[in-house]
Amino acid sequence: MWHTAKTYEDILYEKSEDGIAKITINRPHKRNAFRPKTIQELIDAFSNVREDPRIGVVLFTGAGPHTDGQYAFCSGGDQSVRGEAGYLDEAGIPRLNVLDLQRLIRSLPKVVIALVAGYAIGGGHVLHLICDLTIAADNAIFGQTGPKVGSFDGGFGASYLARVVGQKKAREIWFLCRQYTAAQALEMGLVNAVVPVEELEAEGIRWAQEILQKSPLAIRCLKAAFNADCDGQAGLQELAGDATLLFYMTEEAAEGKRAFLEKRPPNFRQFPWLP
Ligand code: 2NE
Repeated sequence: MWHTAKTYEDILYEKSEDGIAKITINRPHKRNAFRPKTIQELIDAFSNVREDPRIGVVLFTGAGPHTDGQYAFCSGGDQSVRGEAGYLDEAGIPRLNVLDLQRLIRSLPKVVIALVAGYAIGGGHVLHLICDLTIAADNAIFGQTGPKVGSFDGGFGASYLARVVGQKKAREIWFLCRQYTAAQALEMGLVNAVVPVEELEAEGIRWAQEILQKSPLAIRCLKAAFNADCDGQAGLQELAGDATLLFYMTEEAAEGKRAFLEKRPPNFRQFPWLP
């Protein structure tokens, strides 16, 4: 079903013929921890998804199981390349480029489904959180570790988590750094469904195919509307951008453009002032 869309070092990027993309973090020996290069590759792949009008849904997942039998979605920033001011890229420049990826996924006008088997921890937990939907395998484990390892995500990692699970639970997750099972995650509204690990991808494909039967513009505007509720002026910009896109597709907007090019006054009187 999948064919390789582009070859990378740290991730796999595949597409199906029926409008689904699959992006996989492929560092199972590190529980799929990300380094700056991993994030650069993810940004490249998600940007490609954005530009491909055939793709409507992305499955975002982690490679596994590893040779020790353990699964992971992502265990956050790779601590072995963490320098004094961020995660060091190959040139030694400190980066926190996962924040750019978070914004890209949230503003992608397509649906992103996280498929979580095993650990979704630290910055890896935030990555599943900011996806539109999360399907968990029954072996999934969720949690933040920041205050244990000298880090935190006070952006979506804190405020959006609180929107999803409530203020008390979000503070518990960050202050105690406990790990939570898939069943607990389902109970607190952190994931949409839990399935046996061997059925995870098939379930993700079923959800994607169901979404792909729906109106792309309606889904696009709904995603922007959900974002706008949390994202302030940046969220409103997204939603308003979609309104402009839809307006450009009307005769009324086309009349304005035509009149300008034909050097005549626009005839907007032909259009109703609807109630
Ligand atoms: C994920 C977890 C709980 C798994 O535990 P376990 O016992 O199943 O595996 P183990 O033995 O800890 O890990 C297996 C191998 O993966 C490496 C380990 O070092 C180990 O390597 P070897 O000893 O076999 O060579 N590994 C796992 N996670 C790694 C990581 N994040 N960086 C580098 N190597 C890693 C357990 O491994 C765990 O707790 N991992 C650390 C989770 C963590 O604290 N992540 C960073 C949080 S901060 C963050 O992500 C962040 C942020 O807060 C703000 C902005 C950006 C990022």
